[in-house]
Amino acid sequence: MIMFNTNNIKKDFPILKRKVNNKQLIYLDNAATSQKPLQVINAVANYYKTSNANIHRSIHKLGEEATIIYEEAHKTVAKFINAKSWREIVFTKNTTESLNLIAYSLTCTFNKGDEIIISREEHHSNFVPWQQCAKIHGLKLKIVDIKKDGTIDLDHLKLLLTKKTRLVSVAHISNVLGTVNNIKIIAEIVHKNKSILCVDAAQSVPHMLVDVQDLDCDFICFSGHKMLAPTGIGVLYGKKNLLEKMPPFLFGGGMIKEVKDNESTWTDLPWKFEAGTPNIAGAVGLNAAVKYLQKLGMKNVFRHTSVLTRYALKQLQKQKDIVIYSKNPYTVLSFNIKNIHAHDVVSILDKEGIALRAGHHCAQPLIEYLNTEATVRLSPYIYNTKHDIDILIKALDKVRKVFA
Ligand code: C6P
Repeated sequence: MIMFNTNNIKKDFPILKRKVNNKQLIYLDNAATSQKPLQVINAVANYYKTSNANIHRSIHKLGEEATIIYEEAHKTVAKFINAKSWREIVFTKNTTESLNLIAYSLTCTFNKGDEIIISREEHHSNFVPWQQCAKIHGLKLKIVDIKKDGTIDLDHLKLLLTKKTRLVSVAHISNVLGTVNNIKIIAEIVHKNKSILCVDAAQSVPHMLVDVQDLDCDFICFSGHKMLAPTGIGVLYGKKNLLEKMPPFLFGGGMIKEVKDNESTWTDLPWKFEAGTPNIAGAVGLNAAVKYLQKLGMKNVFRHTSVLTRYALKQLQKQKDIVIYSKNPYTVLSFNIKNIHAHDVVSILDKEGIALRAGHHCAQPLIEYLNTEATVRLSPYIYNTKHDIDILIKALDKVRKVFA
């Protein structure tokens, strides 16, 4: 049962009124980035209209106001994911920067021969930083398999863990398959081995209730732009004791306590990891975005997107020429029409005003494992309806006609 009124939600998103190629826009590419509601657009515009100043530096009225708004965003996000303290919330540019921050900073503290485990279904952002840091520090990178249903193979994970495994970093939800990994169980397995668990939550935080204390993950990373906020603002959550021990990733203004000719000391969390002038307007937008989602209720959001994804799955399963890669999808679904390239499918759908993504979705090791070059991916969000899916399914006939 859908617990909110999609028609009312749509009214908050001006972009959804526009036409694309003379057709009403149907936006089903939310795993790439979501659209933004007026509440977020106005919050950012109002900040620039009334309170724009640098933070933590200027003690004039505008500077004080900007600092208060920026810090409020840390607190809103901390509450949203149930962090113990807002000091555990570091603002970054995006998930990619959050993961690079952890990779670069943490692996500096590892020893040659230590091991890191990632999975076969990771986005390049949770793959390449570990691969490259492993090269820099002489670490061993291991890759855990996924099962037929698209979830991480926990038996294989247990086999790969050794005394040398310092860290495991996995996706909460695959951006290609839309499968949800059981992070709570993975955390138990990883912690039993005394290793650290990092979770790429880029595709989960926008859609579901993520409680970091309940999941007991050590780090999670996500991007504002996939959850109604502007681009350029991301989050790194880390347990305080770990963040305190980690060296800074970027050096400069805003992150120091004291600077001498030959030595410097670092300021408190989270600012130790927020060097330079941050994306203040982005934080303002993220604050408004989280409040918007909280009003809807994350359980309702998850129910809505998973109902739509399941509906799309059912409709696609009825068609004989469709190959479906997602076996148990919740928020994202990947498929192909036999003998038609994914890019061709998406180009023709675009002519119908329907926006989907095609390609390797920045997950080449997974795409290779799926034995394909590219998939068509649909990813609904709070403003989509079953009607949108019906229009998409009908439009697939137009694709077939072009290639008949
Ligand atoms: N995936 C997609 O279309 P950034 O680009 O830093 O905001 O997010 C990176 C990222 C990391 N992990 C996962 C699971 C992701 O899905 C993404 C972003 C988009 O699938 C853009 S490639």
